[in-house]
Amino acid sequence: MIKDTRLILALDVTDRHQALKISQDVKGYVDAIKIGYPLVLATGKDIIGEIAEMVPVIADFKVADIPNTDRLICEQVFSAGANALIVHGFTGSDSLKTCVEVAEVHGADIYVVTEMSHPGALDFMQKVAEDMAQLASNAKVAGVVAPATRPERVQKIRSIIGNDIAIISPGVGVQGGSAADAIKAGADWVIVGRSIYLADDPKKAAMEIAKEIKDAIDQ
Ligand code: O7E
Repeated sequence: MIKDTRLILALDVTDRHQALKISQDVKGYVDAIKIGYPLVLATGKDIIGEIAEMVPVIADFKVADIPNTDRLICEQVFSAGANALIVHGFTGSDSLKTCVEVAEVHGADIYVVTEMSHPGALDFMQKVAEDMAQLASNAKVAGVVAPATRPERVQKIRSIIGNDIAIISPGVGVQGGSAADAIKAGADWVIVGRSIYLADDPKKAAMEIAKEIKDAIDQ
């Protein structure tokens, strides 16, 4: 993923026309568009390739299965045109290794979830997040997902993975996180959904967040 605006749109809409319109509008202001179950289940997997023709696509299926099933899922996702795929880390090293191998064949990237941004992530995930970050780092994935709602955790996860792999960070806006704080804590990209796609003018909203990120970097 080319690091320019450092903003990723989470396009959790369920209408094909709206999805394509917003993708076209934000092109140039986001480095990638993350799409997942809401849009793909509503419209079909061809939407992955249609959006990827405009902006790189990160497929967010949070893959979490045995290696063979993971392989089958990865092949479908990359054949559909996704540039990257998000997987869970808790299934362990063999499942993750399989995803990385399939991604390599397709010239695509894998991102691994460590600790999620919602309050429920404290119930189970936070306890093993640092181990999952280490696992992801060992597997040489493109990056990990860490919570913008807890910048101190972004910082902690950065200290574990070093600078060789990236952090993409959701939870900005509606969930209460700040794009500037996440970037300052060590995130390479922030992921923003509702604050952009529910805005009256999604392009303007994306531009404003991209500016906030740039100002935080320039400080
Ligand atoms: O709250 P929003 O509307 O800005 O959307 C955030 C998006 O990031 C949404 O698609 C949600 O599913 C996703 N997300 C989180 O909000 N928290 C997480 O911890 C992880 C994700 C996610 O996308 O995981 C993979 C990056």
